Amino acid sequence: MAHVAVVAFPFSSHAAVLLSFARALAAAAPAASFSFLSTAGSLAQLRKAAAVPGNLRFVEVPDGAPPAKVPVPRRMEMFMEAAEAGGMKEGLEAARVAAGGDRVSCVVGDAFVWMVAEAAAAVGASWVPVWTGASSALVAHLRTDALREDVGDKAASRADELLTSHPGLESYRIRDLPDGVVSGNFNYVINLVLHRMANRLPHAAAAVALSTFPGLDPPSVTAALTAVLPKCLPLGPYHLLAATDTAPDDDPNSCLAWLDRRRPRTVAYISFGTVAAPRPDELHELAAGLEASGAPFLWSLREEFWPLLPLGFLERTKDTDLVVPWAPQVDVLRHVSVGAFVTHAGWASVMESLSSGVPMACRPFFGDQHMNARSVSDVWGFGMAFDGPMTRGGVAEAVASLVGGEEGSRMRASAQELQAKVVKAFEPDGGCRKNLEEFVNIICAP
Ligand code: U2F
Repeated sequence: MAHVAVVAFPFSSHAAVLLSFARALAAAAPAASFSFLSTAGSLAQLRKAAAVPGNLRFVEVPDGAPPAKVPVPRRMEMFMEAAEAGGMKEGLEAARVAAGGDRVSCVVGDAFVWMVAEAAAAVGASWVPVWTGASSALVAHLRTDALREDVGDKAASRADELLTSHPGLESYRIRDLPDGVVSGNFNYVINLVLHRMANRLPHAAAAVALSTFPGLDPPSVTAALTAVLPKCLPLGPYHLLAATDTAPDDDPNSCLAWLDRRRPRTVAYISFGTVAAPRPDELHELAAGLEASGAPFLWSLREEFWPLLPLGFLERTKDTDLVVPWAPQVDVLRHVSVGAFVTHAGWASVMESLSSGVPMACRPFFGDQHMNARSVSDVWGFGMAFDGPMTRGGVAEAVASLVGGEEGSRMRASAQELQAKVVKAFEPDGGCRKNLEEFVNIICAP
């Protein structure tokens, strides 16, 4: 029997994405057994979420023992150091023991945790990484060395130049590239992780799962990827893989009931994901812009930022709008009342918006978000991107246009076209279903 270890990157939204991926695999391969590997802290969080199928068990891996109050970047470093120094080997051994001595036959893992490739090889297992970002961002990481050679120290002076000589990146400007590719701190933990991952993938990955569907990426992006990673399987958006029912517990702030009382496509939904956050002055501009837009809004804003909102904002808006610390985003975006999504353009958010046919206003902050925003506005045209920090005028105009303007209707039409393609890809004989089947065959191969 196949024993598949699924390895999470235990930070931001990554572990939850991998768990829902693992649940989908476990449901698709009921005869196989699955071990889900993450740190104790991340597993404790995940246990609170959805139930897991009977053929999937949780297994702990070392977190590097960070002392209390260590900032997240240092925590990531400690996790990575521990993973490289034997933590992944230890995790695979713990998975074997937990499975009654069944050795791990395949390791599926968040591509960020590239060091598991070696641990997998040591037990004779294949490594099948899962990429949680956009295909175009993966191309940029795979081309890091070539891009650095081309751009050198001219990233700032050549910021607006299109990357026409880099296959797959022709639609992006130098300034859209993820942090740490040609600019920023090359030694920052995530930048080092991604660079090392990119050098490892072409030699070590048996196949790569992508959170995209056949036909979404421009042919040049697909060609650039498959030139170095021949077995890329677009089988996402990942949030559509596992069947989910929203339980009342998933919506403690009654966002959906609030949306039920609004008119179709009138509401602006705002969220910047699990890490990004506007600075206080920008938060003020955003709040003022939302009030000025005239559209009702549902804002998922982590509670630590509430004291930074303009004086009287929550009181003034409480009858018409809703601010919550967390919203069931997938269901919110599927709700007929939502007409626009103001977001940081994290990849999961982009895919969730697209598969619900909701046009976006993107305010990218870091990492791959600039590239994602550029894809939304210039490659697929189902949204716009703020050029720098949000201003009240910019927000009011963008929201009003997305929920009621002509340009907004065009963007919504583009979003709905893409939504229809997603639906097709997930039909029983659709591209994503076939790719998932192939993926399952690869990971369950004897
Ligand atoms: C990092 O992403 P983030 O976690 O910041 O953002 P997303 O990829 O958009 O994922 C956020 C997830 O959290 C969910 C939402 C997404 O699935 O539905 N969520 C929610 O359910 N309710 C809320 O109130 C708020 C969020 C990184 F920062 C990005 O740059 C990367 O693109 C991304 C993928 O690698 O990881």
